[in-house]
Amino acid sequence: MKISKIISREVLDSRGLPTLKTYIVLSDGTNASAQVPSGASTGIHEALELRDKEKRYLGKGVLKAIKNVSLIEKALKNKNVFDQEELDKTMCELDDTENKTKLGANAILSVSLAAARAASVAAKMPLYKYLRKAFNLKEKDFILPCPMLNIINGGVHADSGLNIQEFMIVPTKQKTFSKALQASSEVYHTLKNILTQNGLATSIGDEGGFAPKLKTHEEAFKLLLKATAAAGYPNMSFALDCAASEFYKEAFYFFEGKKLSYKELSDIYSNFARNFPIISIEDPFEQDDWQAWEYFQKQAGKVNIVGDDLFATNLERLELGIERKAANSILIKLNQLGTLSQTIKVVYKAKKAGLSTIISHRSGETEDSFIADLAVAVNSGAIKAGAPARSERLAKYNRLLEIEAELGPKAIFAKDMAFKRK
Ligand code: 2PG
Ligand code: MG
Repeated sequence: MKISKIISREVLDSRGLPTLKTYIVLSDGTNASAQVPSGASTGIHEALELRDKEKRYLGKGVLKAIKNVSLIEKALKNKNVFDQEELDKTMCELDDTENKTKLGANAILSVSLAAARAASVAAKMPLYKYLRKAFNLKEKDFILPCPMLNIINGGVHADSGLNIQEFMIVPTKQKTFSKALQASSEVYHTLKNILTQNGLATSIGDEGGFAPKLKTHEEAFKLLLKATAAAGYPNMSFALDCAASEFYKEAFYFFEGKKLSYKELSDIYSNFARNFPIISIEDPFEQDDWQAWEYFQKQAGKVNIVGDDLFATNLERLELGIERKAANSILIKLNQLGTLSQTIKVVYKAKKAGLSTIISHRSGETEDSFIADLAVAVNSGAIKAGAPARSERLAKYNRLLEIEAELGPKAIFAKDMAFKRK
């Protein structure tokens, strides 16, 4: 089936900032679209998100990227939409830079995702099944990922005063994905009541989690403990995204008003993990502070240590991380890299090396639910998509509910699959 048309438009994301919505029309008239997300705590090793840097939308317009989609259209017109790898390769060659600085990773990704979606529609297959076919994935079971729901927001996503960016609940003990989501929603609403009772704000951050003004991180954990217990889920696990590059400066970490070495910060994290049911810690250190990562990986024992800014979904950085034993898990973000084919390669490189994989949203999101299908296609075991609130977050969880219903008894819930450490 051939590509006959590619059109891209500027739409607004969950922060009200411009992003691309790209439509692909096929020779049989099939029409499908995809939208790309955008980060706030972006790592320095990510592929380039092309912004106009002009007056409109405070420099954040994406009209240049949209113009580049017309260049891509010329290169992809009449190509077979079922050959995703060829489409992605053609775009990478057209760009011909390491970090997609010529066309913009946002322009390229919007086409890459729209092509896969159009192909799945033309093939009359649900997207998660089509992706397995398109990339010849050998997965047999259909594993519904364990959600990681960020219900207290800090760092650059909120003005709560907390250094740690995300306090997540992880419902590993439930039998099904839908039960896990229900438990998470109940905890979220119970937390809201607890915040109100304690005179704390229930305003929310970028990912739908609450952003109460708290003095210490310990207070946040205690609130989570209270909420999980009061909601009737006392054995729910927690996960953190420290996004530590945001509080790192010249070899030190500025945490809770103190200037700390990586060893001192490691001790604080280890303490947190001893006192609270934390099973996963993302970006505990700065993205190039390799010695800190190596040190903590040795100390932290059973905790899942996730590289987000560290790896930036980049194959070379992942290879280096595997060699240096810097982390045992990788966060996968499509827009850190820019094409679906390259992202799938990174996922399988990580899996082969024994790292767990977490498919992730960005803090600036849209109603596009592509990552839900991707998580099931590759059996990632975990997905991070924000709080169980706000439609751009729920679009992913609701799509997983739909997939679960469609699969019926074939749907297996991942539980703690992604977090198990020997
Ligand atoms: C992260 C993400 C998503 P951002 O750091 O993991 O939660 O945030 O998209 O702002 O980089
Ligand atoms: Mg992160």
